[in-house]
Amino acid sequence: MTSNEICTVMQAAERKAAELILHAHGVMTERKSGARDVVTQYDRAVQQLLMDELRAAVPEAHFFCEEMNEREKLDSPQLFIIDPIDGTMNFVRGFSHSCISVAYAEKGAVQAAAVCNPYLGEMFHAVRGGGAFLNGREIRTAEDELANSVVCFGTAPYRPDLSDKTFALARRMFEKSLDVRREGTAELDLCSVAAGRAGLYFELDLSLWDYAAGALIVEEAGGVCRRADGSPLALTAEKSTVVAAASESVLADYLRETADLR
Ligand code: LIP
Repeated sequence: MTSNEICTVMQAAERKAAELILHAHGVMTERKSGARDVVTQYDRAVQQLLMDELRAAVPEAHFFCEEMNEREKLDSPQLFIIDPIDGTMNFVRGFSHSCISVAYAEKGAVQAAAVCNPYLGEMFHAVRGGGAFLNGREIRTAEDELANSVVCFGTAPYRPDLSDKTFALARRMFEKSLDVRREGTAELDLCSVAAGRAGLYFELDLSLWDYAAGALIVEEAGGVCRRADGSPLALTAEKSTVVAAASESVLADYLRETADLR
């Protein structure tokens, strides 16, 4: 199967899973690493549905998923990277702002991405070299400079030791942009950059499944995605900082304006 064909399967699987989220009731929350890091029966059900659908289409693929104990090798010939519900706290609290995220990688390089927001009926997707799309219409990042942009950020809630730095960066971005937003799902924040809604997004502690799909969508929309210090973003099992910008120019503005905070 080509990456395009696999991306089509990913989107179909996410549309099926979206129904589980839209019709969720009796949500039961379990703590993982702490009160802020939770999982529900719907995270597990969505993940299982996605794995079943994707495995049926790509039997030899491996999986690297948020709600899965064993971690497949990231350089597998075919690998799906899944966050079944990105924005789980939003889902648990009824904020109606979460997404289903799947990235497809070959030998350590993401080739296809799909991010579905069930609440708005928005499907973002990209295949490397083929552009980025929202509900089938091509999207491009904004052409504004940082001063004329809205900035999204994540609070890295599992890492309270990073709070001072996170909020110092957010304050600096508030001073240097039009406004800031903390919307609670990294993948949708990345898609907001890709769609030209936000000019920049940063977060200081993310897992691969929080950004693998959105990073490709940003790049295919004309943006850039790096570690928060501007260094290349690797496909890694380790937690990472992430900054996504509408352009190299906006990234340069971010790095210059935050140099004293790094
Ligand atoms: C969440 C991210 C969010 C981050 C949270 C959490 P989850 O993903 O999308 O941006 O701030 O700590 O990682 O856990 O809801 O899949």
